[in-house]
Amino acid sequence: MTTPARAAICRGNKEPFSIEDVELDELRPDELLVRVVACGVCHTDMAVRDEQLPVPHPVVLGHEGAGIVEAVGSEVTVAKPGDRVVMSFNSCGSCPSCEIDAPTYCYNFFPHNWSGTRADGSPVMFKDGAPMNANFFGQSSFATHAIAHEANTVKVPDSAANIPLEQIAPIGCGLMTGAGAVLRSMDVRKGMPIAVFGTGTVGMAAIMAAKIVGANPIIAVDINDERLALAKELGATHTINARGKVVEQIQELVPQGLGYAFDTTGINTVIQDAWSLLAPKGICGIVGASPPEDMLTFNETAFMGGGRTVKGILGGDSDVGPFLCELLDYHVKGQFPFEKLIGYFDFDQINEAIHASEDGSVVKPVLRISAE
Ligand code: CXF
Ligand code: ZN
Repeated sequence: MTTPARAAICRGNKEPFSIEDVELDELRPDELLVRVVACGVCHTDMAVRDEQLPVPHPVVLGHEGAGIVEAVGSEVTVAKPGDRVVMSFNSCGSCPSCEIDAPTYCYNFFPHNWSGTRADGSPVMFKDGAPMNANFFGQSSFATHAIAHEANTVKVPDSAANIPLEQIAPIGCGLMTGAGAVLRSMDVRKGMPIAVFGTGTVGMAAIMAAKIVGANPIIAVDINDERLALAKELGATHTINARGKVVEQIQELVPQGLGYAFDTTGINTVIQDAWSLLAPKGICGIVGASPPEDMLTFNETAFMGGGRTVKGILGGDSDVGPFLCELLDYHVKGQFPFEKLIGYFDFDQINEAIHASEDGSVVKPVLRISAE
């Protein structure tokens, strides 16, 4: 039996998202039917809308969903009907990356997240009886209901029972990426200096995580003074407006060089500057989406001589369930106060929410889709 739902359909950037009737397919053994309570808006949704990523249109986006499980397939163990869950990216579970619990680097990432169908090519969603592209990040949560998978669903731990799902929703993408870059990918050491370039969701999460591990100083760099003020509230010890002389100011603060430089901007000149500030053994972590033709240039002697690292980072090296629970634990204890980034919108205000993300007025818009 199919499930009727309402979903926000994206038909590119020339028209607004439009909320329409759809049907969800019957569940496969490893799938869950989730009533979506809330979903965060991420820049990757807009990149797909703008056809910068190879996801077929028209499509139902949304990949920071949280909700209540309504039904599960026969092989699902991660949650049961009635459970509160949060959804993240999907993965195959059996490739060399998944085998070492590094699913953000899944060899089969595309078919499981971006193909518009299940990995086997079958549709999860229909509109007027015809297949509709969905299964975006294994969820497509800009909808009242989503089909999720064993691999990308996390049961919210009892310790977070008092945190509303609309607050938890965005944890499965940008927050996980920034915090994971610090806690996992770069494994930032206590007492070491870090600079974070760009203070969107990913950068702010990195700053909160850098405070958790006791990095010092924690330098936030951005062109937006309001964001810099919030970065300071969240853990930055110093802020630098990028319209000024960034390299000189960081050199003054940290004459020995940075232990870690974390770029969320994807701007190659910013990355090269960040790299040039590294101390011996320093790591420059890169998560920002860059134009596909961009190249980076580093001095070979400095690269080799100081044992420096340039590290591409996806999803903060999250292993989904364990890492999201770890982050929720920090959140419950007040050490990862990402609620300060959120601005809420009703589902039918999805176009306003996207606009607020793009004009920078809200760091992390979250859509309220149904009552918990
Ligand atoms: C993704 C990239 C791949 C791993 C999970 C997070 N980013 C989405 O916006
Ligand atoms: Zn995302």
